[in-house]
Amino acid sequence: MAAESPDAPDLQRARDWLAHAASLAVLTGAGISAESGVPTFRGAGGLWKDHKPEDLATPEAFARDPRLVWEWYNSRRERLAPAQPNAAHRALVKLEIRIARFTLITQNVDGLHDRAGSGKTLKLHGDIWRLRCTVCGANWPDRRVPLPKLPPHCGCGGLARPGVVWFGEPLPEGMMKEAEHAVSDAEVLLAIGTSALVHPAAGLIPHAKHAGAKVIEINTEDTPYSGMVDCALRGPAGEVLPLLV
Ligand code: BJW
Ligand code: ZN
Repeated sequence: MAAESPDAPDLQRARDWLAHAASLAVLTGAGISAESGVPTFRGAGGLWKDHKPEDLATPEAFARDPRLVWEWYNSRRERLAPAQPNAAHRALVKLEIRIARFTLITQNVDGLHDRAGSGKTLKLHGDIWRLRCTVCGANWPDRRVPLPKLPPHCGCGGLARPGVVWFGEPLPEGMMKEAEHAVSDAEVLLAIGTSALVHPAAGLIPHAKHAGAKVIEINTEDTPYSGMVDCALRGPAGEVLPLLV
């Protein structure tokens, strides 16, 4: 169920927790970039409405038809290139400056946290602006839009793939451990704009709760964890988050 704006007492509680937290972990998902014009995955207007994940976001799909997969990623890069960080991305930069032990964990591949000025970010699902060689394993940044030739290749001649994590693939080595550690250490976890359906990332929410953190969810809709979080703030991240900072 969608709602317009959070209750004032909920906002006040969340504001107090953040004002007094010595450590904060933040988990973001596609919803934080929605107000930058970036489509989410699930729901009305989401990327999966017209495309089946198994046709485009799996290693099997890439092995079957690398050009088709690359055309989809190329078109997403074209749409992302002019997108600007929004007030929610910027509010997280302010929190990072204010809170000594701060960890930003994102499922997003869009690079908008970097462009807003966030420091180190644990990019659990990789980065759409990086490519990786399927033969020699080299990986490199490439912001060219459009890519001059699809599918792109590595200097070694091997086929290159998007530097993202597809279904059935492991997350970047050690990153989930680092995220779990940050969440265990956090007095507050902010979960922003994620449907919390994709694992292992979604598991960070109950992980934080069991480790004793106050969990604040910011989302336009309910998620599977809305009933267990300490404070569920309904509304667009770009409007709600600046009210907390
Ligand atoms: C707003 C808003 C606004 C809108 N303001 N809010 C346990 C149980 C079941 C399955 C599994 C499990 N563990 C693992 C699995 C399998 C699988 C999985 O989770 N499947 C489930 C979907 C069933 N997971 C994996 O395969 C992962 N790998 C893995 O587990 O490896 C194990 C392994 C170990 C060793 C060897 C081999 C394997 C990998 C997952 C990779 C996910 N990849 C994608 C694509 C990335 C590349 C790309 O961009 O193309 O990542 S899928 C897609 O979903 C993308 C996202 O990061 C991810 C999460 O989506 P997110 O961010 O939550 O977006 P949405 O669209 O779902 O939600 C948006 C939310 O925003 C909504 O709630 C809106 O309401 C809200 N919103 N506007 C605030 N303005
Ligand atoms: Zn190579």
